[in-house]
Amino acid sequence: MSAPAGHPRFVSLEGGEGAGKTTVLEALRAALQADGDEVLATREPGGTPLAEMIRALLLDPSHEPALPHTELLLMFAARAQHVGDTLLPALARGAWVLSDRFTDSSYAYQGGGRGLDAGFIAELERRVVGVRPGLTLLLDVGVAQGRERASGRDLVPDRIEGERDDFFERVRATYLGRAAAEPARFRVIDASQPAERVAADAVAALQAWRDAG
Ligand code: Z5A
Repeated sequence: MSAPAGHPRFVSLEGGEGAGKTTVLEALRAALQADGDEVLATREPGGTPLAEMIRALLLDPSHEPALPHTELLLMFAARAQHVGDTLLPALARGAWVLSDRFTDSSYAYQGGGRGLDAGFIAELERRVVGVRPGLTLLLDVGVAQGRERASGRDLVPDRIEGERDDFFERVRATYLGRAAAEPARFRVIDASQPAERVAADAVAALQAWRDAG
């Protein structure tokens, strides 16, 4: 069975820690709203009250670490709720959806980072998600640079931020591998640049993709 089809009004942002997704999301939202379109800006894990509760459980460093399959299944539990409750209804009424992370994060973190089987993740994607972004902007930055940015902001690292550099190197390699394998869906943005440059490149990539579609 093939991967779910990409939706033409669904855009995801991906990348490692400190890549600058939050800033870019606001720039993309502003660009789309300037054209008078409805935009739903959302995030994963999260995006609905129940999915945000699952997010809090996942990232809380105060309890015992989630085992890799527990983490994967909770990510997909949150995603199933997010997709059914919020994302698909927004697409159905013609809104743009901008999601800070989506299923590619599970391939990168639970597949690449934790070493779980990509075939199993693909099966979950087909059975409980059933939709892909039409465009995925991968904000790519070196692990050390991204971690330095994030550490300037976070007082206490969450559960996943507390992982070692080799984990984040595998995450980055998995993202870049997925982008190379799906050039029609992915655009890789150089996120080592100053924040305004990264945002401008992301908006230009969205506009070029929209104009071509
Ligand atoms: N996760 C998973 O494992 N599996 C899944 O399926 C999903 C998620 C969906 C929470 O996500 C965690 O969930 C995440 C992956 C995992 N764990 N990690 N690591 P998140 O998106 O909420 O967490 P995050 O990636 O750690 O967010 P982040 O560090 O906030 O990244 P960001 O949004 O890309 O960065 P930012 O907040 O825009 O910027 C971070 C700081 O850097 C901030 O102070 C900015 O002012 C600064 N910044 C940003 N861009 C620049 C530039 N260009 N220059 C200089 N400084 C900058």
